[in-house]
Amino acid sequence: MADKVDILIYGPSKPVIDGGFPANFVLHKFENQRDLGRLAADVVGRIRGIAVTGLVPADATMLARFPKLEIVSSFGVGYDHVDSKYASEHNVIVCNTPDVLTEEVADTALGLLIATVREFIQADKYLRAGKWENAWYPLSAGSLRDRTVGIVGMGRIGQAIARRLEASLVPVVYHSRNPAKGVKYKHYPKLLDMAKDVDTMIAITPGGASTAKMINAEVLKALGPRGIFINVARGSVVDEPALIKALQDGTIMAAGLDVFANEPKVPEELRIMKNVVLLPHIASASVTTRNAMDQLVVDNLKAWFSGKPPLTPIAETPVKGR
Ligand code: NAP
Ligand code: 8YV
Repeated sequence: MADKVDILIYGPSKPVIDGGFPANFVLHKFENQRDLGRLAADVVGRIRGIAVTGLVPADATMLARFPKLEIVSSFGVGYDHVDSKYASEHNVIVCNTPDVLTEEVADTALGLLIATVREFIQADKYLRAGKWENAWYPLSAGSLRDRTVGIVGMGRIGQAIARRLEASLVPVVYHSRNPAKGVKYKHYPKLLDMAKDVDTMIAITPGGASTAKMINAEVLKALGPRGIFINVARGSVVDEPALIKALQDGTIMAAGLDVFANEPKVPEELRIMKNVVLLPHIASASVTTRNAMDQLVVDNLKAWFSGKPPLTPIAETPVKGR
């Protein structure tokens, strides 16, 4: 019989994760940081792996509780809620769940863009209110036919979004710190320069300090009065009060937002606006894709504790051996 491995399941309960481990894994399930106070001291001392199953903060204080910690397997491709600096300094591997959600998130980005530009949600409300029986819904001011899209972040998901736009005959350019390998679209090293040249912007970068509020009042002003802003990245990449003001005073035309600064709280100003489409952070949220993400959380831990390298460690915590 293999040695027992104590794992903390931290975050929401998931059938694929809760039921995914062989018998030698001992699972300790806790939903949030407050609950962790109930963990018995002897268990704390035995935890060797953590499955972070949702957007719960795994900060330095939380991680430092576990002296035997070897690996954190986090749900989601973004890991700005896990302190990777602490992990790297303490020889703890962090894994995320890239690739398995790329196409789903790109589908959502395109759906959100089209719903925003062509006013699908307003048109749906119009029909349900019985107004079509009196008059046709007004023509949408926006169209994808005369737009250029600037993608902020040209990684796995940015490229999948660009492929969809290209198939729709929409010109694409992008901003990232470095030109993306093998990508033919025009690269802008400066976000503001790109904002001046496009009328539509889709954000799909990581969150965290390096992207915090990069989409600010100046960028939104440069996007201009035809401007459409789509955010499927993180709420933190936008100066949210500046975005609200830009939408209220016509600095930009409309926005489609899947992510917010203080989720799940969404400012009332946004909730009452007609020129926004708001989604509750669902870009990857189909059963198929979420199951694949959950499975990868499990598979990273299973690989590591059966003596193999984890499947998807993040760049900041390369595997150095045991
Ligand atoms: P990825 O392959 O690592 O791509 C990240 C891209 O962002 C790269 O092009 C990178 O290029 C760029 N980038 C990173 N830091 C930057 C900065 N400071 N300024 C400008 N560009 C920057 O990641 P991915 O798989 O495409 O995922 C991207 C992100 O999407 C995730 O981290 C997550 O935040 C978000 N996401 C959201 C949802 C959702 O549910 N809404 C779902 C999945 C993912 P450089 O390094 O050259 O700058
Ligand atoms: C998840 C995400 O919705 O992968 C990401 O970075 O934002 C999403 O796929 C998120 O982790 C919520 O739990």
